[in-house]
Amino acid sequence: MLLSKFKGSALAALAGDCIGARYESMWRPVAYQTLLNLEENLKSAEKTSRRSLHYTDDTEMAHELAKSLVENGKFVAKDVASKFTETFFESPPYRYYGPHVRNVFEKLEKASRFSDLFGPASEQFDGQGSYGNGSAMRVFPVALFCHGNQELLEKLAALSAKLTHAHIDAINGAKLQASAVEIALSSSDGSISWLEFWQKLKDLIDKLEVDVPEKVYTNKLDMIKELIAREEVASVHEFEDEVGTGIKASEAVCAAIYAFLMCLADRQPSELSSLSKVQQVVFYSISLGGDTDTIGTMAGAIAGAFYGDEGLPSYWLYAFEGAEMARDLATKLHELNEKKNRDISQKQCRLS
Ligand code: F2R
Ligand code: MG
Ligand code: MG
Repeated sequence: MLLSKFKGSALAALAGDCIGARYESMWRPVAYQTLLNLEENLKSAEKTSRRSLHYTDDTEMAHELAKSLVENGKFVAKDVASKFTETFFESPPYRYYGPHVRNVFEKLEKASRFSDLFGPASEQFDGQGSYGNGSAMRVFPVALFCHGNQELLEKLAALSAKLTHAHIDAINGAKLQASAVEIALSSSDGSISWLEFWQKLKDLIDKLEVDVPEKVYTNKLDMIKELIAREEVASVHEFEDEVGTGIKASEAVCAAIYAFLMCLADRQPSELSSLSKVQQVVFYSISLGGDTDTIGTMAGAIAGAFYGDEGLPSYWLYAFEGAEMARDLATKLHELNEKKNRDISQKQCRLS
């Protein structure tokens, strides 16, 4: 079952990115019928084995992070930084990297030759660091690698984030997203209610934001709980106003969690009920609009880790660029996790 969850997380994250990327530039809610029509078109991929949908920076960076963890058997910041940077400069324009993250890669590659790994990110936005969702969008491999070791999960989620995103909201967003995947890996359908899942996330955020004045995640998680518990399902416009679906980590991560918890609470739109649970989460998250590839990939990573890959349609393996890579990396991370008997100690992590 655990291998199915690892593969489910990687494949559903890929699906969320590939499908969501089609709507990211529209920056508005996506009609359920539009998504159902797209799904119908994907079915032919199995016969034509045409990779009809490309992935974007979300998947590209997640796979580079996963490759580094698999190749080294531990987190090596310098290797992750160089993989991120080299891939960025080789990647085609349709990966659509974040508008400012290029500055970080240029400094890492040219100015410092990787001698100062965390400096370039800390200089972003006049020293504030980026609060973008780029550090959370790619973090699910850390959750798979650290499965069973929450302390190391939070440490590696922070380190992998700080290579490009130094703002506390981007770092906490990566920890929250990775922790949501870990809770999903450690539980299964019927073993945990949406409120129990939410409470685990809230307990984490209470700890992470104890010294953070704005408490942006605390407020957004409280709002999510209220919206899910409400009699009337909130409209996408109301969600957008109350929580947000934008490029900020605090918005996109909370939107992904909301979409997953709504489905876990069995409050997903009836229009999507013909789909598998994982597909419902991916499609519902994208229907919220905004940063659809990033919200979709993070919602998919959580849902796939929770439900496993059984519920995924076989044509998903043919429809998306990078599907074999996603499945192989998930399998290798599972082997790593098993081999270490889930005892990934703090000393496995090297900073240089
Ligand atoms: N780049 C995109 N989408 C562009 C539209 C593509 C569309 N598909 C099309 O067809 O046109 N998506 C990707 O970028 C997001 C992740 O970005 P990341 O890695 O966090 O980058 P960055 O530049 O660090 O942050 C993003 C923007 O947020 C604002 N910002 C961040 N920190 C700020 C701060 N401290 N002060 C002010 N503004 C801040 C800036 O505008 C940044 O550029 C994902 O959606 C991925 O899919
Ligand atoms: Mg993207
Ligand atoms: Mg995006």
